[in-house]
Amino acid sequence: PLQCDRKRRFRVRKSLGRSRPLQLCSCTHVHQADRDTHSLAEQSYPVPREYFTRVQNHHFKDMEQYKRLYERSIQQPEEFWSDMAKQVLSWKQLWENQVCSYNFDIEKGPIFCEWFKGGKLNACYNCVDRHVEAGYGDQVAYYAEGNEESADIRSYTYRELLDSIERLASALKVRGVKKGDVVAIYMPNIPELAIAMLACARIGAVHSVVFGGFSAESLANRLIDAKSRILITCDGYRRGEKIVALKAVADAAAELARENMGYELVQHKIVYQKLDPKQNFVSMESHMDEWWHEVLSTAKPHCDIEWMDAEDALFVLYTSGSTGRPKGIVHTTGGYLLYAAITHRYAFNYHPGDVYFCTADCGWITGHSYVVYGPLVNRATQVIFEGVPTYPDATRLWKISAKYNVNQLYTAPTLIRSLMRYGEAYVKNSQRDSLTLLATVGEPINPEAWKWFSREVGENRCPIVDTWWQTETGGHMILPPPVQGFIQKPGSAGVPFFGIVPVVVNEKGEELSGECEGYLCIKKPWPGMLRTVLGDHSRMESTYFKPFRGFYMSGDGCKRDKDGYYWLTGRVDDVINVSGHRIGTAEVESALIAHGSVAEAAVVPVPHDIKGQGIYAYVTLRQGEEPSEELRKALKHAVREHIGAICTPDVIHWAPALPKTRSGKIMRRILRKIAELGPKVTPSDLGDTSTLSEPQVVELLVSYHGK
Ligand code: 6R9
Repeated sequence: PLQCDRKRRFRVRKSLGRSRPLQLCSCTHVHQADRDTHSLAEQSYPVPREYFTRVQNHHFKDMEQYKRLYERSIQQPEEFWSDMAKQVLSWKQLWENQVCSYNFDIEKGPIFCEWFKGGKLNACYNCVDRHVEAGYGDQVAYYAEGNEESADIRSYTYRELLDSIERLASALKVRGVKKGDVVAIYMPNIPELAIAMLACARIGAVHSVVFGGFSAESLANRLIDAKSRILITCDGYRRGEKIVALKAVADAAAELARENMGYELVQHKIVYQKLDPKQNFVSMESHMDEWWHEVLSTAKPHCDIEWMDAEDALFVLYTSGSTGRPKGIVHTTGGYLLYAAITHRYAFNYHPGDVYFCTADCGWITGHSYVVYGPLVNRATQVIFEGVPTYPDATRLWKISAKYNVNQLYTAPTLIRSLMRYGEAYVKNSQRDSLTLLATVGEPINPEAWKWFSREVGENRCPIVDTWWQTETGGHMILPPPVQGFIQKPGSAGVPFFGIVPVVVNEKGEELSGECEGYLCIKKPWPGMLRTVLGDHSRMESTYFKPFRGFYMSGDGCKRDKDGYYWLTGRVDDVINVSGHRIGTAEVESALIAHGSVAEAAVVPVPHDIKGQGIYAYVTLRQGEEPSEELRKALKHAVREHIGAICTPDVIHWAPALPKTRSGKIMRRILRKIAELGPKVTPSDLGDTSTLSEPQVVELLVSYHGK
């Protein structure tokens, strides 16, 4: 096993109510050695044999069969995807002639990609109606686990889901929502969020879900960008011990958007009531706010389906990039739906009857693809969890798994690391017999966490499916298939999914072969890929297709080993991955600069035990401003208010000046090193500094470390 070179650290475990030192080392660090993935390439674990004796149904007999299908998906993509589309989805009308047409070469013309063009279908019909029509109306679609542990289980069967969707959809129509309009959704992670998404899909409206943790300003920016006239939200909710007053934030956002853009924006709000009105008063504006339950009870119970072209937009979801404002990533109906469904089916070996639990919030792409669309197409029964995994204590996930007999559990490395801290007892005290497969997403899983997950949670009998993908890819791209004969390597996301042709390229954009390291790109289109950036197609072209001619550029670095496994090494752009969430450094910087006392700010990632990466902000104050603890707090608060709590900097480092090149570019490479190594940083750590305009800045910066 790996040796940790860091000093042992002790922390007091407060949440247990008794103080006891907790050993952190040799278990939860994202070890530097872990990152040196080549040394780990030799560690391999076949998918446990017990998995095949305990689980009866398998989509693939063995790896030979899986590989043959992969080969077919690459050699004959049209036939492969055509078969899949007919097998997995119900079409009102099949596509015209071509399954796919595309251009990935920016020099040859505009970038585009179309799948199943001319085909007609509806996402809501595929997720819900057809299952009810086929006699599965009484099957549970969602078990809703709330913040509090309680005895009564709130659930929705497919029929109940359909009833609410139809009512909400007809209500949206009455309120003027038409095909192509963007409806904003700002809710906690409850089944009604899925209902709102599907109601939009039913009538051809494009949903724009905004994560409930984002601030009023972030929400307002998204309302403005997508010109949303309707916002579906919630009065508030409990998160652990806290109450989040969501409606107040939604109101502030709507006001901001309307002030900036005119009063046609956010004309209606539909508000789901989650809290006890006696304890939580929300003000409802009579001319624009309506309660969800009143809207539904007075709505027409039936709502016709809008048959959509496969290439019509299904949703927009904003994601941070390296520069400027978040991008509205647009996904379309046919390709996305198919891709979400078959990745869910094969990556998790899902079969109807299994109980599946994904811990992601629907505010992120993982929730879109693997809490809503993928599982529902596959007629899954799932758990949707609103709370936090450590509330009331760290047994929560395992208790939920036991309560609902969860088979497949899909979660994030950061969560695993945070639970590791509490020790094994929390896992061992709960029953996990039902679990058959474990999966992760959001960031590379460090081998220590992988092994802990496999050993302590999965009792060495569950495959660990580490899925690499992005908001832009719509679904899983690289994963270790849970198939007999596949050899898992902890820390590697494994091999490409059907139809995916990854390439590793060097700085010049040349494709590398065999064992190599470079930028991870994708060479061929796949059905789930983004089609455009809302309102700014040239941004889509320049972000993803300009860096390397002919390829989709993921923004991630990777290594490929001799067996063809991919090892993700992190973002190569100015995006920080905090607990699996993408944070654009530019956004955090502008939130800091918006505070009147800041002249300049530079934000970089710093390794973090639990979150994977933390946010480290260098701040140069304006003349006359003095560093102080109050100011530090105020700056953190400013970021929270501007963007949301997940973007709060972990460290604010006062910077008398920033290291810049002669052309005025901030040398972030140097800032990253100082953040990581602190006062121990040596000139050799910093590499070439000859292009710095004022080399003495580095020493000065280091001297301010910890001040
Ligand atoms: C699904 C999702 C995408 C970025 C991506 C990469 C990182 C996600 C990963 C992973 C290594 C994995 N990432 N899964 N890195 N191994 N299994 O997370 O989408 O929020 O758009 O983030 O997350 O850096 O580029 P999104």
